[in-house]
Amino acid sequence: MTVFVVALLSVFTASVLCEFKPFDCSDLYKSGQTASGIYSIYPAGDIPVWVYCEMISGGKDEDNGGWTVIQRRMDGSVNFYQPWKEYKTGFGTTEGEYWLGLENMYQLTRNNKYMLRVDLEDFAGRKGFALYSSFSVGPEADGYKLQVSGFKDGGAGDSLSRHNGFKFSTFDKDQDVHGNNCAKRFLGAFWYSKCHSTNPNGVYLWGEDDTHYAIGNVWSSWKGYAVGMKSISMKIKHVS
Ligand SMILES: [Ca+2]
Repeated sequence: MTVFVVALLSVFTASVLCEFKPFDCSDLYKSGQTASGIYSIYPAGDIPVWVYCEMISGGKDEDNGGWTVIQRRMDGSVNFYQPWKEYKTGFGTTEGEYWLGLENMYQLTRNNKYMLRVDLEDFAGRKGFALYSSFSVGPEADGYKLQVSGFKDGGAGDSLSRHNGFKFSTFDKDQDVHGNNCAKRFLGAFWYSKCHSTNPNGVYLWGEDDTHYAIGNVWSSWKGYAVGMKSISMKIKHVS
């Protein structure tokens, strides 16, 4: 009898484990995964998406784990000057630099409330961040429009709120409100307006370079337009 119950329990446990399709890193964190690393999530049904989860745990609620990394630069190893189809579906390497993809961001945030954290580090090792209590990406039919609000300073100032409400643009799909093409002018891809106060997907500049105004992966409210970040990463977390 005991053997039978144990067998039944293990079948049950196995089937539960197989059925577990985490929607995002918050789901994984709540299920007991507390180590940062690469996981598969399921933001749109049965298709797994590989993603880096930051599971760092701190005291305050916004510092607790379960962050789904949607964008990450750290060593200049990946070319971020990519066309629309790459920004739509995602590119790069999950263990290093990558862009999760606008469609995945839309699927994650379409029916759920998310906060956003942007972590920054310069080449002198100084760190700062910016927190936004609300973040979502609209559908492709509406240009994957950015919604971001509720800024809270982590020492880097606010360079993103001015991008709220703008469509996403790449060099081959100009949806910005500038007469020219912001993606071509500033060698990146972003929710450009006229054009930007931050350019996270711009050129990896390896620090300060006054000769290349605003083309780097800059965060202007912290270091101006001539200082490229050593690392910049954008991550979102489900707000319950
Ligand atoms: Ca334009």
